[in-house]
Amino acid sequence: MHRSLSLLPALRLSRRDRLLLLLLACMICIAAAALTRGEASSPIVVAAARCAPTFAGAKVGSCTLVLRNPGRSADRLVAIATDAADRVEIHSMSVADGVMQMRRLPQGVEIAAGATVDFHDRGYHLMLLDLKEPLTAGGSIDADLFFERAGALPVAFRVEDMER
Ligand SMILES: [Cu+2]
Repeated sequence: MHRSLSLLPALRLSRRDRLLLLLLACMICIAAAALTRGEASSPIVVAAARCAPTFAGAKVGSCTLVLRNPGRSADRLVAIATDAADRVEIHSMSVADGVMQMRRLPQGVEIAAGATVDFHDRGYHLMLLDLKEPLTAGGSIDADLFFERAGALPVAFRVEDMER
């Protein structure tokens, strides 16, 4: 019945011990904050970002890229913005009954922890709508990719033939 009371003397710490405990708590807080920050900015690695050249007067363009997530948490590409076009959609392409179909992926594209998503292999592409000017081979366009966790990531897309 006096069990809980008997614990009390053990908690009666000297001033020096309390100070040490406080210091330890602070260090844990700082370490935790650093870890959390590392997690939040967990980078997504972008490779092979390129767009197909378009003909003069074309209003839409198509780009692909490879996204790698070296972090420990899944992330998701949710939006893309570029000065080169009015808006950008994430599309999936498939062939049904011999007819090629494009479908917008409203949820974006998930990149699991440790995974690599190759848009080309998945049949995904970024669709540039209402191009401001044609995409010329040899040029490049700047865009910002927006991820649920990693936030904004600037990427330069090379404009080149995408046959491979
Ligand atoms: Cu499309």
